Amino acid sequence: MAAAATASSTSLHFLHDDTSSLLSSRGMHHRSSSLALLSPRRTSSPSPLIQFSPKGLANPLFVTAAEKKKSPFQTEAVRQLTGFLTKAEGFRFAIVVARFNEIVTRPLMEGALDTFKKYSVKEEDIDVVWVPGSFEIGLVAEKLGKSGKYNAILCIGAVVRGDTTHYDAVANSAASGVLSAGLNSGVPCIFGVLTCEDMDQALNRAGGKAGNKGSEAALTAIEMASLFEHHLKD
Ligand code: INI
Repeated sequence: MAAAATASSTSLHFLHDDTSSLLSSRGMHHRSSSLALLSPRRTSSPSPLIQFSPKGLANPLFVTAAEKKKSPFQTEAVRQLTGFLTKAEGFRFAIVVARFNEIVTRPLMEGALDTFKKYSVKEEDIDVVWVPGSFEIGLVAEKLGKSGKYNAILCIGAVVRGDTTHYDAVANSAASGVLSAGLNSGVPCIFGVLTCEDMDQALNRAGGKAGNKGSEAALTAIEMASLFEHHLKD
């Protein structure tokens, strides 16, 4: 397995603004400092979670006292394990990307690479593997996962509905293929395969109006790699 990402009980959590809103839109409000969980000995007071919001925007990691009070579920003794979206230097990733609909999949891949770069993943720690279509992704992802070389496998494809039922077959196979790859290899395999009604919708999600789903998938890959590295190691 690749080298561990750096994490310590004094880690500085830095989130880019775009990441903050992304987390927020996913409902990923880190309500407890998971830093304390890194240590097998649990302390009564969690380590401070240092905040940095360059533009003073609402940071999803920041929970006000009023907000805390609102929840009837204040269960401080419950261990809550989470991956970190801090710098992911040292993690190794593979991106399996389908050549079919390359006009969509290439910008998705570039979005993913850009996000990995922002989070300090080194270029030499990323391998990109091209496959003919989304149908082929699962098999390759599983093989890469089982190689033991990667912390997570990011799967990228674009299935666009046509006139035939082929769409459903490819979309379902891609989804179950990626799922199986993760389950069979024990390595997080992230589903970055777009399933769209038409090409417009696909392009919008590949860096257009609806953002770049490849970038989002890369964040998921980092979080899952971190979760496994820090909390779910055999
Ligand atoms: N592959 C895709 O990635 N997207 C599609 O939209 C698509 N459609 O619609 O046909 C597609 N087909 C190819 C498929 O993934 C396999 O490569 C092919 O069936 C050979 O196994």
